[in-house]
Amino acid sequence: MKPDLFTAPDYYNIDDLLNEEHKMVREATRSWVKKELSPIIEDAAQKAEFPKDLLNGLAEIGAFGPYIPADYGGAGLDQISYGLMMQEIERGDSGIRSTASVQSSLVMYPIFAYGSEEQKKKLLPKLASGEMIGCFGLTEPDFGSNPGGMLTNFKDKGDHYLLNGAKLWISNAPFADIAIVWAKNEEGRIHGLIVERGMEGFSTPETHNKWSLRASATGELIFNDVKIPKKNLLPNKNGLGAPLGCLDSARYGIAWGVIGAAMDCYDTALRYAKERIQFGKPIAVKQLQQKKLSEMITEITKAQLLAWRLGTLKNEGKATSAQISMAKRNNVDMALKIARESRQILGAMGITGEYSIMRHMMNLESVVTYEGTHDIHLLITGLDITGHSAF
Ligand code: TGC
Ligand code: FAD
Repeated sequence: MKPDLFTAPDYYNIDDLLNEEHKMVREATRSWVKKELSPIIEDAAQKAEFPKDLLNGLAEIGAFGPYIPADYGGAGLDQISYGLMMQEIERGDSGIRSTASVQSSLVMYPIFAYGSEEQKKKLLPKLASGEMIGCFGLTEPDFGSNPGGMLTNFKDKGDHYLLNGAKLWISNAPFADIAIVWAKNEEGRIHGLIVERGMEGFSTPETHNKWSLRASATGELIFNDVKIPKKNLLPNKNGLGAPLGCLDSARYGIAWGVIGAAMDCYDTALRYAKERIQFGKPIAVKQLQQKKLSEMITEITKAQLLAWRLGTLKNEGKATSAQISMAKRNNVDMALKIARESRQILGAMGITGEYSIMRHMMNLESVVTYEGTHDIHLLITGLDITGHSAF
């Protein structure tokens, strides 16, 4: 792979909207990505291996629980810093950002927001330091966009619960130490349970042959009469709103993260267009290539402003789920289109692992589907503005 020469575009001086802490967090993450992630990521993706050696570094830069209070081992940062961190990590690779998103928003957040004090004290510091890795089980083979229909269930057996069912497409599942699993009780109410690796009847087979997110490990969670101690139930929220509340936080991170992937594609394509000579001139002088690049920087700028405004709303506790859906949908779509256009600017070179573009493009095909598909987020906006559910 070519050396990482990334220069971040900032066409509307969005840096002026950031404070010193935001810029410091962003620079620290950016330099970690250049030094540790960029040199190894292409090889990991080609081999379809999750680069476990990055886990310590991710913990050290504060990517596990950026907005979880320091009392519980988190970095205690605000939502803009969290977003910028996701942007920089996804600039390197969406799969590595996935690992950070899952750990922070889908494992640490539910423990922090819905867990008992004992669960928080026991688990959050270990998750923040990377000593323990988690995953989040909501999707099932027959219930993806419609998680409310889930079949995974648990029964009260007096001194413990008995868990049965299966989850599919679970990021980090093959190596996670714990899983936050969403399951129905005997009344059909959804609750979160902490399932630990090693519990009898619990297995996590890996899903192979993915063409997307190859540097992220994906798998199943299978529960066959798993005995769950009662203290492993998250006590402070139940119903479908509980897992969906975690998704709000992860979707917000994705709205920022994909800007990083788009920036990397744009920056690579711009540099290539200035250097690549055809018909005696750099292809950057051609109007068709300028159209592509101009539209890209316009879309990146709009996405940056959307993410920044959403971040300020989130910091004030005012961001709605529907606003988060709009930003996730718009920004992922923007990044995917930019990846496809950038790939064309590089011609044949664009399909090789010498450049990051094809990897970003393939990764984004998962990002547009997970955490709510492109269609589902459109229907969430539709419901919000019309008051009618079209699911
Ligand atoms: P609906 O009746 O609308 O809602 C049920 C209850 O939930 C509440 N609610 C929310 N609460 C918090 N945040 C949100 N975003 C919420 N959306 C809804 C709602 O108020 C209601 O509460 P209550 O108290 O009245 O019961 O539910 P529905 O069954 O009609 O479904 C709505 C729909 C389709 C929007 C929802 O199910 C959905 O978002 N589907 C998409 C599924 C999804 O996003 N799955 C993601 C799985 S995790 C993942 O992909 C991780 S990828 C990780 C990585 O690698 O980065
Ligand atoms: P389906 O729900 O079957 O949808 C198929 C198509 O139908 C889509 O185009 C969808 O938009 C459309 N559709 C569905 N319903 C409607 C409707 N009402 N109206 C119109 N169109 C509709 N899940 C987890 O729980 N944890 C994880 O860690 C996790 N990680 C993932 C990692 C990867 C790499 C991938 C690919 C997925 C992951 N997922 C995870 C699962 C992900 O959230 C689901 O794939 C996603 O929610 C969509 O579900 P589905 O694939 O079953 O598609």
